[in-house]
Amino acid sequence: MTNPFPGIPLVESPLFAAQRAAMGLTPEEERIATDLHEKGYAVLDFPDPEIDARVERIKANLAPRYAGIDFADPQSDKTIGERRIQDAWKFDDDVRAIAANQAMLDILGKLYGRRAFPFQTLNFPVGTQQEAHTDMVHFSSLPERFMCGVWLAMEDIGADAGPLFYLPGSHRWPMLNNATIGRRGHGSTLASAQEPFAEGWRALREAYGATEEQFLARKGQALIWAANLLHGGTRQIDATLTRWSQVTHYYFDDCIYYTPAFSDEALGRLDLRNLRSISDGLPRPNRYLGETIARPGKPSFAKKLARRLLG
Ligand SMILES: O=C(O)CCC(=O)C(=O)O
Ligand SMILES: [Fe+2]
Repeated sequence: MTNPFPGIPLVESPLFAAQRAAMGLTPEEERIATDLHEKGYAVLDFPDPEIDARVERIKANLAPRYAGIDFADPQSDKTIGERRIQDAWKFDDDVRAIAANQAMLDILGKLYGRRAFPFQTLNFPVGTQQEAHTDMVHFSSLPERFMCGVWLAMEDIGADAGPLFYLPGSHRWPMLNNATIGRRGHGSTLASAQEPFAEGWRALREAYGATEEQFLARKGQALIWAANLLHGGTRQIDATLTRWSQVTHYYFDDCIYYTPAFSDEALGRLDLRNLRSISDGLPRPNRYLGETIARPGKPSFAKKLARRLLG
């Protein structure tokens, strides 16, 4: 059966049930695909036999870099000070190995129907205590939804440690962008890209009434979330606990990659990303149906000059 929707990730497609058999999935991958399709997330054991040793090396390497947290004192408040390191893969080979794990890339490639590549890592020693949000306002693609997050538990995480939470099924709710909330985004400045959408997400939660679930993870378990799944960090009830985790964000080949919070799609004003893949270090230019896009919506230098000269 040919796929009439190559611009929709296989796992998010309305034809998923019919396409599933042709996706070349093992029984375990089929379970993951079905969970992701139906609930917007899937839990799996991180596919790396070295994961425990890697995680311990990462903690030892990163701990001194979170200024203000005294990890040696079990009674100290761990939630003060620096709480996240972005792109530690640049200096930590284990963070990089997790982000670029080939088995994970293979699974994601099968699920989405395009080759996956990791482009950003975040390492947290404690809970993020973030309100429910989708990653889509930060990272979207054209065609849309070719983006996902993989969250890895770097220790056992209980209910008091501010576990990750999510709203099962919310990946099927309307996607919020500037057009839907009636805001102009291009050229705007924001302390947080999520802030303008918070009210909308709260309204959707109320309207759909979905129940929040927590990921009480074992060390070495991972959770894949779909681009439009609402998720966040619960309040960290016990501030003396750590909640070590790594998030890797992935995009897929042959898309335009941009930040919706700072874009007005209808006007062609896209806040494009200039990405490199963490796995091979090579650029992933913005592409649309096989064509490399320089800067859609951005006037060329010649045009700008002409405009200035002609008033
Ligand atoms: O770890 C968490 O609490 C949430 C992290 C998150 O939302 C993200 O990295 O996209
Ligand atoms: Fe997120």
